[in-house]
Amino acid sequence: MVFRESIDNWGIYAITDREMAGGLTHTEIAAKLIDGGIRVIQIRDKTTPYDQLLEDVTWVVRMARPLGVTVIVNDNPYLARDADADGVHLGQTDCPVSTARDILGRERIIGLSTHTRLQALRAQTLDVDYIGLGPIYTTPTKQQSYLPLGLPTIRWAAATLEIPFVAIGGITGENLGDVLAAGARHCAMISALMKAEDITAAARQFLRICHDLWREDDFE
Ligand code: 3NM
Repeated sequence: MVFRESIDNWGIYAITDREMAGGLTHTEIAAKLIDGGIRVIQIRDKTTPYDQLLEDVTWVVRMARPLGVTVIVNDNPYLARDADADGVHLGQTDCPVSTARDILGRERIIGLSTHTRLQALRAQTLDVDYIGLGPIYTTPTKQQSYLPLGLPTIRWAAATLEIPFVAIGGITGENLGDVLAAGARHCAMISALMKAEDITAAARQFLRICHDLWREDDFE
């Protein structure tokens, strides 16, 4: 199985947050996202004990795999391996990409967060399958010192980068169209999905915006 072949179809890259979702498990959140048509889910959880998180992620993978939905685990390649997830997403200060590759093998997906154009260019020289690029806008969801990159960096990335990139940070239903129109094919969202009154309906709405803009691109 070549997991990275799924990347082209992602569009909306959904990231889970149990607290924002009112205490639902990742499995419950994933079920709602999958109902809304989401093709990739990143499990992000910095507080749940490992064994409990492993069980939750294992259920997400069991549910998602037969439906062809990609499951990526944040930060920890061992958790990704133990839960049989499709891949891991690393931050700049997490374990090195080469270590994650040794743990996960050739077929699994490795993503890396980048926060500047230089980091994005450097990431292309590493053994990663996609990068995160952000924050695009300011966001209260993640405390960090990096400045918002804005739409000019999306335009630059679309014209320059040779690996897929996922725009992240402050993306909502209001600005999603702008981010896609600037050249992002994939947009990650946490609060816009997790704090939605109806996660499934929000996912469906955001994917529709994506697919509409993709189609316009195809006609150009
Ligand atoms: N990483 P929201 S911004 C997890 O810049 C994360 O790499 C970022 O949450 C980066 O969709 C971010 O609620 C938070 O703004 C994204």
